[in-house]
Amino acid sequence: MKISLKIIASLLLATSIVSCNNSEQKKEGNRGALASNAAEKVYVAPGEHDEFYAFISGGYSGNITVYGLPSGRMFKEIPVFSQFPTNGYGYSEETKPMLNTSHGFIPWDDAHHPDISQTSGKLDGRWVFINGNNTPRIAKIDLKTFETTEIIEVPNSAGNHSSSFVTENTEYVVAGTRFSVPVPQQDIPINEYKGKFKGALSFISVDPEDGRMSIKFQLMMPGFDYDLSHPGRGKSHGWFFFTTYNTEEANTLLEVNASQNDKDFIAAVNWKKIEEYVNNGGGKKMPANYAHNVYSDESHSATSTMIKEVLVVDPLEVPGAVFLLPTPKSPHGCDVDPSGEYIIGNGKLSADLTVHSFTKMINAIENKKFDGDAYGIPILKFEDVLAGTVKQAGLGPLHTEFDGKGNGYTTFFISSELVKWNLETREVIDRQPNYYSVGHVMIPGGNSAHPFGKYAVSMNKITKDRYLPTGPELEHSAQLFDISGEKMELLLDFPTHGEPHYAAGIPAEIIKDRSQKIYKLAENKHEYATLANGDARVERKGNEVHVYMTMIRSHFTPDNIEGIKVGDKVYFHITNHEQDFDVPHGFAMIGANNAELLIMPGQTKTLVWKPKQVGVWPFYCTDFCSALHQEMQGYVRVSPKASNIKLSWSLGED
Ligand code: RUQ
Ligand code: CUA
Repeated sequence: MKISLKIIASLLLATSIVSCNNSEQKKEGNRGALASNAAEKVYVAPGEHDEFYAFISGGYSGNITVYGLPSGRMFKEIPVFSQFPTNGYGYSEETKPMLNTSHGFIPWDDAHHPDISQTSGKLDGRWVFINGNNTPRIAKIDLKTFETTEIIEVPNSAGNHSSSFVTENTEYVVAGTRFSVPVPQQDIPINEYKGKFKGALSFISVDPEDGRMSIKFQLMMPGFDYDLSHPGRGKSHGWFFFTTYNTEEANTLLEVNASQNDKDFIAAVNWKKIEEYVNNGGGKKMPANYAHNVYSDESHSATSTMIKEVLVVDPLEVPGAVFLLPTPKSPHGCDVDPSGEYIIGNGKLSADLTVHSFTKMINAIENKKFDGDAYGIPILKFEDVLAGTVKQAGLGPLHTEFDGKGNGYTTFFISSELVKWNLETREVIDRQPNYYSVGHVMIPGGNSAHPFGKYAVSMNKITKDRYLPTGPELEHSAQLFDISGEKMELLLDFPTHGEPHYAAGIPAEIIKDRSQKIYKLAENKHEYATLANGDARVERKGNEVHVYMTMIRSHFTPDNIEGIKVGDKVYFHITNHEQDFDVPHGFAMIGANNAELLIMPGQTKTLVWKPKQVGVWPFYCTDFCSALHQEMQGYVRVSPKASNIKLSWSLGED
């Protein structure tokens, strides 16, 4: 193993010393002429717009945050897998079904890798997909509304990490299991792992019209850990590549036991071949139980359906569809260049970066040059598929992106740097330090045939001294590089929310004009919508009370309600009658055990309140909507359970 002295030296230094050095450099840099040049490049004047959107995963926040590039300004947090009290997602009756799973209601997940839909290998800006890692799910965000509109659970899976990457026409969004598990789940000793546990790679089809997701098939692979994946494109369209580790199939002390093999594999899956097999009736239906949750912009409501079976494919039944490419050493990222020729295995424990050739892989397959098999799946020879290696590029490679100009950009966690290298010559062109310990890097369109190679954003795991301290817990830090020249130039640091893993960037012009401004009231099909003020009312059904309420600057109708009793379950179904851009109203009820609602113009949302105490209790609008926002309030009179106060409400006519 050849490692340059420089790298060894930087490894030997404690992180704190490294960070001191780095701060010194930073202060120097800040004063120079270069810094003012950098400032100009990220300056977006007040009122002007950024050139790119960046959808950055929140990791353990469970959500996505939306930033502008090059400014690094945060525009929105889009709730996906986590309840979000800010707008009531996962608290309102309409959105609770979005978080339903086979394990019941789950208010959180670990969201890793967003990917934007594509047509013919180009970003089309229709949807962003993102995986839930912990309770395996894939979510879809509609880029008209920037809201999560669909979540599908992935059965037979655990730690849904090699996901959610899309094929070049968004035929599929892929979900590969990180942890192999018994399939179907069963009560067996853990040390029977080897041979008994399976790794499911799920291909989820996306309807080209409405984007509806459904699991087309699951490929039942050997019990490895499937870490990351990327689609083939161009000449390799029709294939999907997955990195594996723990091909040792250890079930304990993986830190040691899963690092025994000199090489693990990249699994190459010809999904077109399997699709054909499945379309001709291949595969086996097996019983399953997983949630499919869909949100409708018309009814402003989500439904959750439990699906009871899934189609499973044994790779041995489709000869010629799955091959294993030996790849050193516990590879993490699995990245495919814009031409589709190079498949890069980022071997975490290897000093060199492995670049496989798709053309060589096809040749080796055609010539049947195999080097044994794993559970019947042919293993190709390393030398036969290798295009070459990037030598001594750094330590701890994790992920690679591309600029569309023939270069790869690889992150190195241990040596904490971003390294630019040439795809053909595999020579290192430039390296820039990351502050500190970079995970992913994102170039807008980086997972497509047409990247926009102007900026790269590295997402770092350690923040330390980059910002004013905020106690022991710090937000993570991203760094923006100008990559338009030969050398990369650091332009900006900005804090990010949660723990960003991957991100997906897109030129703003592809989506900004389609961004929806309001929901049309006339098209509101919510079953409890109140479209005319005169229809505002309160109805009792046993101990359930339904309040049909409207809101417009600056009042609620009704604003006084009497005849509610302790023990009732009160549903406030509130319709926002505004039809202007950016006039939401909020709704908060004292003692409610959930959150507020933030209701967009033309939208209906429902909050449940269970009054527990006798009295007269106020509610109010939480969003400063007009000069008379403070007047936007009302009261509910709550009487004892046995009282016979009649239900009544004010319509505000007098
Ligand atoms: S994985 S670094 Cu999901 Cu690399 Cu985050
Ligand atoms: Cu409506 Cu404040």
